[in-house]
Amino acid sequence: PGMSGADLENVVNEAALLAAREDHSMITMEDLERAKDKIVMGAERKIIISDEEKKIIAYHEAGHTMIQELIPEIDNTHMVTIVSRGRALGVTYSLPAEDMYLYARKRCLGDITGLLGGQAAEKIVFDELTSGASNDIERATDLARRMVCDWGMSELGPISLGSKDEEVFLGREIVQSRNHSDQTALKIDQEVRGIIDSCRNRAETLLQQNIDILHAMSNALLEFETLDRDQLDRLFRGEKLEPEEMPEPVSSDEEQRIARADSLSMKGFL
Ligand code: NHX
Ligand code: ZN
Repeated sequence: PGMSGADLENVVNEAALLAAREDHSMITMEDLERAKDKIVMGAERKIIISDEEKKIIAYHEAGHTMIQELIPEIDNTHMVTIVSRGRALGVTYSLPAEDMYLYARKRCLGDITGLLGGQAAEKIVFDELTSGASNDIERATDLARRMVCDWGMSELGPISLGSKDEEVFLGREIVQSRNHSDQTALKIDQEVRGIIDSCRNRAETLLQQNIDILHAMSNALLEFETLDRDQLDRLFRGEKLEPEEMPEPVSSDEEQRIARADSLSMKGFL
């Protein structure tokens, strides 16, 4: 759900490349899953990260995942990883159950809370904040501003409020192009701040109330690096996760072929 036709085309293309690389005569479901992850989350990036930073990343992603699990109105986490993908050091990826065309206020507030859950976990566990949350903060602020200015979801009511942000390209004319008074601008900022503050409080409260699961999930992430929906279900039921199944042994011939194919595919990206 949520993908465009072009996204789907990319996924199928990527799956075909993966299948060909492994000499399959057909595209398997596994190829499609890996292709989808790459299109949605970006290509895996092999970088070396200190144990200390890995721990911060694990708690940050665990924070998002916990909130997505604890707030019923929003989508659960489909997959969470501390393997670097695209521009991100870690990714929490949720999947809507079906395509949706309307965005309910509760859901919006839930999503903002989820976005702030990463940094909230960092703050609770390490009593410190890092710069990594920039994209989360940008998205949360953007959503809050749209609730106030576009969607009539604040005390200011259903008035369309042109915000500066959308008209940056006008440069100096920003002030004239605003369709509201300075007083209203102040009220917008206050409403946005109010939404962010209450969502941040909610995130911190939820995480503090479930700190044991937060620790368990962060530990599981450090051990397994990526958790899928099945593993998350087991974690939330309080079960221990079995160690990863060993990959099937490959012949040295096979190994060399895969290594060759991988180095070829890397050249395309570096
Ligand atoms: C940096 N990257 O720029 C390093 C390499 C907090 C564990 N010094 O929130 O990776 O800090 O939940 C799209 C997508 C900027 C645009 C991700 C722009 C990431 C991602 C900065 C995880 N996951 N932050 C996150 C992260 C970073 C960044 C992005 C973007 C971290 C965080 C990036
Ligand atoms: Zn984040």
